[in-house]
Parts: sequence; structure tokens; C-alpha cells
Amino acid sequence: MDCLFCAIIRGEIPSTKVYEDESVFAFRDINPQAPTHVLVIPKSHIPSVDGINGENAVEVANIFRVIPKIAAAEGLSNGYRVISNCGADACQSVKHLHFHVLGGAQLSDKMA
Ligand code: DGP
Repeated sequence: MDCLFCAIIRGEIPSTKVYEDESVFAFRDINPQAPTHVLVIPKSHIPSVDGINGENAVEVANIFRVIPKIAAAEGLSNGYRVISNCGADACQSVKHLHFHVLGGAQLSDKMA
């Protein structure tokens, strides 16, 4: 399957990894939008939030167990934002489910 993030998980494309376990992978965004910008992804290929279902919900839930650990390790004690773009109107550019974790500065009060 020709998926950029699957290739990153396999190590075929280099990335700056910040976390990995049996079902979750996290790495620094190549185009950071905040001082800390980490992408947290499932190792399974789920195309977007629209692809979350009863069969992969545990894997997705694990992402949300990991995000606070990553935030703490990154020193985001003053808060952070979690975003997932889904589909064209949201400008999703990589069709592998990912959660942006943004922090390290005061973020905009506007989300769109
Ligand atoms: P989105 O627009 O929500 O689909 O976010 C995709 C993000 O992926 C975007 O912020 C840039 C990031 N990205 C794209 N290609 C690469 C890459 O090759 N390496 C890394 N580390 N990040 C990438």
C-alpha cells in the first residue's frame, strides 16, 4: 500500500520518533505549526477519523492513552491542542489517521 505514514512506521522514510509501542507511533511533524508539533498515529492503516469503527476502536483509544504521556514528556504542562483533520474540507493531506499534538506556546483561540 502506498501510504507515507505506513512507510514512516516501517522506517523506510526517516522520521524523528518520540514514542512507539505495539500499536501507536509518534513522530515530529516535518512542518511544525507550534514549538512542539507531534503526530500520533495508529500502526494500522486507518484512513481518517471516518475509518474508526468497532474493530479498531481499542487501537484508537490507545492513542488517547499515549497522548498525555507524550505531552508530559514534551513538557507541555501548560496545555496543548489535539487536532485530527478529516477529509477535504479539513485539508487532510495524508490519508492515514493522525492526531496533531500542538503546544509549547500560547495557541490561537481560533481553531479554523
Ligand atoms: P494533515 O494536513 O492533517 O493531513 O497533516 C499531515 C501532516 O503531515 C502535515 O502537518 C505535515 C506532515 N508530514 C507530511 N509529510 C511528512 C513527512 O514525510 N514526515 C513528517 N515527519 N511529517 C510529514
